[in-house]
Amino acid sequence: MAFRFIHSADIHLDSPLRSLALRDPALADLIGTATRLAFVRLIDTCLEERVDALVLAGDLYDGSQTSMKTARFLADQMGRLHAAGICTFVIRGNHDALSKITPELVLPDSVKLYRGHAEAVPVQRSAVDVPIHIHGVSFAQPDAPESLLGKYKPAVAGSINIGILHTSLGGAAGHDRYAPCSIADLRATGFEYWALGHIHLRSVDSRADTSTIVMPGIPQGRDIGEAGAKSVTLVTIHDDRRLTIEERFTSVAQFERLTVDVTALTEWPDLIRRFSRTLAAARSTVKAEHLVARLYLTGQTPLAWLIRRDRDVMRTELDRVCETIGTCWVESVEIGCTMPDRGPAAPDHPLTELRSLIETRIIGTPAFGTEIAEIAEELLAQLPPECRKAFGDDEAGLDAALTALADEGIADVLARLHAGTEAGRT
Ligand SMILES: [Mn+2]
Repeated sequence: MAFRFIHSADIHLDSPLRSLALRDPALADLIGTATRLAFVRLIDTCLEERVDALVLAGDLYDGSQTSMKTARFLADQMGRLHAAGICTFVIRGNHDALSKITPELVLPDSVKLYRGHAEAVPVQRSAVDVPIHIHGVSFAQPDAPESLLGKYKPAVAGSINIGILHTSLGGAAGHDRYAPCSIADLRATGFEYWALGHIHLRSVDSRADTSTIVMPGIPQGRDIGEAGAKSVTLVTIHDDRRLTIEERFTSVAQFERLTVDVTALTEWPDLIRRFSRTLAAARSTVKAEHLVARLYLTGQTPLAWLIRRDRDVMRTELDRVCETIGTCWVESVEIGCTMPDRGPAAPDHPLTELRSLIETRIIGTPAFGTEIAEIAEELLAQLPPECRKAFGDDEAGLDAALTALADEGIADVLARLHAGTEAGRT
């Protein structure tokens, strides 16, 4: 009989909110519970597909703040699989290593949690079926600077070998280096399938006559940095030892960046209609239950000043548009649109002169640099720990973020001054 299993990783259950933009309590609530809802969906998928096993390649939890409630939830969900006769194979990831309660948690008998020594666990199958072994090892420390592949047992001859490994592979932006190894290293093991975890973006390396290597990605995005449809991987090992993979979508809320070209719009109601059309179109293509969009406004419009000055009014209008569409949210709006290249942009316009004064006499001076750095430091100290990377990961990132904020500030001040001289919205 064919052997079918769902492969997932990086569940990050009850991950704290990572975006400052989720100030809307209802949206914050949705994103706050989304990792759990997506995990329930993953379990539902296992049951609907009547798979033989679930394979989880690390980072079930989000770290040291994991509560007993989170662990209990996980055990309950695995209990649903246990009741259906579905086995679960789990290794721990770098985030799980930080959790203090996982070792104490009692899991159903059908859950195989690999410990610090490598094991090759045979899957219970009838004598006529192709034998299958599932290999795994959990590393106890949150840091693993060296490859863990050397710890694994060799491929069991005559068997289909599946390896579960938490690894940063050759390295990925935004992900800690953890148990690095290369695709070639993985292939050299002769295993038929490598069930990886750690990198939150899905990638598949599949060629004939060599290992199929899958990084399934996170099953539920947690902020705009994890945009797009998220899924788990359904693997089938056929009787002739052929292996096929399919994707099953799990996101409850899907983050998407939407560019809104506002070129040539001259009236405020036209702008709102443009928002409405863009969001409705995205809503109809996104399959997840909720769409969480970040809008990026681009193009040239005489409304650019108003958009900057009245962004609070625009937000209220956007919330109304979202309510009308339903299951649609705007988490933030980035304003990249500008005034047409005439009128106030003319060289002799007082605001053009003011902009050049701000740029030459203020921005870029050491005194301004010191002051803005002090403000940023004070603000960062007041933020919860998970938001402290809001201004980048290092000094260069901080400088770039502050420069961008200063540019935004100039545009905002000039917009208010300009709009103050106009008749206002029509
Ligand atoms: Mn990880």
